[in-house]
Amino acid sequence: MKRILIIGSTGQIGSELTMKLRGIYDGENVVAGYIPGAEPKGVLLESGPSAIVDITNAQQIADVVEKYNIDAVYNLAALLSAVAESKPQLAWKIGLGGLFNVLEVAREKHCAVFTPSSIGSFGPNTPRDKTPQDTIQRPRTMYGVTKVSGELLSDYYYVRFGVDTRSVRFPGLISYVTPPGGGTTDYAVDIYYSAAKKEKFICPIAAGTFMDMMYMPDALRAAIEIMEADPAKFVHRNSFNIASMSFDPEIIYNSIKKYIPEFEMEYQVDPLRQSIADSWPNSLDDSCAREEWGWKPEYDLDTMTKDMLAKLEERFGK
Ligand code: AKB
Repeated sequence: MKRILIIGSTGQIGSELTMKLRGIYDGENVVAGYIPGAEPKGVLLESGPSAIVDITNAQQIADVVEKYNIDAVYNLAALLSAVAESKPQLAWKIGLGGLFNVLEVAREKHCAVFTPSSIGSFGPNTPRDKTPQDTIQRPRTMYGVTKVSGELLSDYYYVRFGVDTRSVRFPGLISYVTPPGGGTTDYAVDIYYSAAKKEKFICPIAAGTFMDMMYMPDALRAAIEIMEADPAKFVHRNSFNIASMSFDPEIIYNSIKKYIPEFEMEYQVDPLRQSIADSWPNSLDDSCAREEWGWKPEYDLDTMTKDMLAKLEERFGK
């Protein structure tokens, strides 16, 4: 990888991944793709080139890939699970139509492609605990349908056309930089913001609902390491289970209370998000990622809580 295009560079993952890749490959080699209305600002704008890249516009992707001589695309455009349920047609257009455009450009211009999948690619009849790498994937959400279809389409482009497609199934991602929008796991970010602002947290997910989660630095490392990995040991490509921690709202609440004993939480369950969470696994088995490209998380719940609270308290004041 020498010249990289990030599609969705101003989103939750993109804003941090773009900066991390610029630190590795130099600013001018990493192009921040964005859509009008979500322009890069500050250091993201100043540290390298940016270009309008609407994933639903194949010609626009091709023009930017050509102009900057791109050899790897990080395709981060997607509607997250809860918002995708309110706009399923748009979710398909971006998730699958957009991916098709990216893969076609990659086929013609010989680019590698990273497209994240998700724990949302599993469904209610998937084994729930230590979900295996290869198992039943019959999701009941549009988000999940686009993720499974995207895994299949990416594998197809590898087998049929030799496009170097790679992917991981991200858990809920937790970060203090750019908030997520419209996901089912967002509560695990929002809870830290409430704690740091000394506000009571209203939890939309019921006690006892376990989901896999990950701290953003581990997720960014996973996205970069899989793209740099020697594919000789790959048995899988699209997409690898990765995992670092699994918890329910009570566990994360108690982890925060260790540092902020007066922190309060109340439940007001959101039926849509709860039904999505109930259809997802409790925890994933990531042994294939560990064996095939050396995946290993660095953060656990406690080290993440400590870092999140320190960073957010710095921002909001203790
Ligand atoms: C969501 O909640 O929709 C995402 C995901 C787990 O893919 N964070």
